[in-house]
Amino acid sequence: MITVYGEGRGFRVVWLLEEMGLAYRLRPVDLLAGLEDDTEFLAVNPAGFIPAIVDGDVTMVESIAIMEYLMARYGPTPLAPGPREAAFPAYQQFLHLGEAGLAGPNNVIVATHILAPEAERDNWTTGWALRTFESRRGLVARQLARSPYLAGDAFTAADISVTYALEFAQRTGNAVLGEVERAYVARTTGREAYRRAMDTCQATKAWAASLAAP
Ligand SMILES: N[C@@H](CCC(=O)N[C@@H](CS)C(=O)NCC(=O)O)C(=O)O
Repeated sequence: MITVYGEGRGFRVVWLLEEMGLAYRLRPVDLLAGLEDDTEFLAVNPAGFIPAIVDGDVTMVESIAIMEYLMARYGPTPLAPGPREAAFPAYQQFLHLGEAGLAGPNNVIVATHILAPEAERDNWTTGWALRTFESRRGLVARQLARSPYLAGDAFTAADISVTYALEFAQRTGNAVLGEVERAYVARTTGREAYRRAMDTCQATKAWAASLAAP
């Protein structure tokens, strides 16, 4: 049984597990409450960030690396095109761009807006993170003008990676999605596995619902 620690980017992992039909359990981690008393989680990830997984004697962090591990160990799966397939380069690029170019920079913006002292919120680094996010987002839009999914005609784990990042930026108020992006997110989030992942990730579901409420 695979244990996923924490939602946040753990949603990517849960969505992937649902797509692959693998057995797992989600172990909530409450970052906002503080981790001092969560010794079980700190033993899994002493660095104190989510998500992490435990799969037998394997312990891992980093959502994209975890997805790559699960697909390699429990695949093959159409979610991960093989290196000789035409879809592979775009798949590989957008799988990583979803974190390195989108969700990562969005972390900087969110952390500054929520955690920084008032006088330090509107600083050069936040502007840089926003410009970085926007330029990478342009690559996503360009690709979606060519194909319905980021690696071509078929849904892959790259779409899990980038859909999470777009929803994260939208929910934190750092991006208003354009028409093409909205249609894309409707396509990816319309999947049964996404719905099941949402039902598992109750904190994510409640957050999304609170933002959708009038
Ligand atoms: N690159 C990491 C980013 C992980 C990350 O930023 N996690 C956030 C929540 S989604 C977190 O734990 N933040 C608290 C911290 O970093 O201390 C990944 O993809 O897993």
